[in-house]
Amino acid sequence: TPVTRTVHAQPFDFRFELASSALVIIDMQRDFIDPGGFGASLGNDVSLLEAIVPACQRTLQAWRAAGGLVLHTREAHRPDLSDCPPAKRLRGNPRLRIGDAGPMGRVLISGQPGVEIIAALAPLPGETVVDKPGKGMFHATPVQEWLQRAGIRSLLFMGVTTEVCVQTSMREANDRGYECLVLEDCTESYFPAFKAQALAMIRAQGGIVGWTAHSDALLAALG
Ligand code: TIU
Repeated sequence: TPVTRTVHAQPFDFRFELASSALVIIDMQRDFIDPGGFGASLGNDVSLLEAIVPACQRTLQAWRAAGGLVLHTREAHRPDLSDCPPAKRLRGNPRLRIGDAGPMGRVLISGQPGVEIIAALAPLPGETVVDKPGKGMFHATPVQEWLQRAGIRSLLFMGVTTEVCVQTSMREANDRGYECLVLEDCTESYFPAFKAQALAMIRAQGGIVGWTAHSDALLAALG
């Protein structure tokens, strides 16, 4: 019989079974975390994001050791930009837009160095990596079919940035019926106030979009 795990979370306990859960790691790619990438091109101080890497690494290791499924996403467009709406491209910094050549290759283009997941969280062979052209992980991706085929009902989120790609993916997942938990110390924003508010709005109103918890609580639940 499957073991039900209980994470002490907000606004109340989050229960899941390992066999029907996936750890979703959103966009922990060089473009957002290293200097010279897309995040920096938007005018952000990217050094803020690096602080979560040890907590993400510890959580990923514990999840893998427990035998849980892992899904990595990357924000990335096709080289011909056919999946990049002009409105998205035009909103960047005029000196370095999506598709332009930067210090880590063409900005936010699949296969370029900037799109690589940082070494500390590198996917293992057999783990799924999805390139997504939107902020949310369902738009124009095979993620929904992948989750259905794997029999997934619960999603545990880490990654960046909290109020952009993590929150959008979580809201989309919540609408599709998945039970969603975000790990508070494994997500970060370029704007600390936005992170705090995004977490607060996710768990408000009785968990309107899902749950939040510290990774210590997940590790305790994994035993
Ligand atoms: N700019 C920003 O905060 N985030 C993004 O553009 N993408 C993700 O969050 N991955």
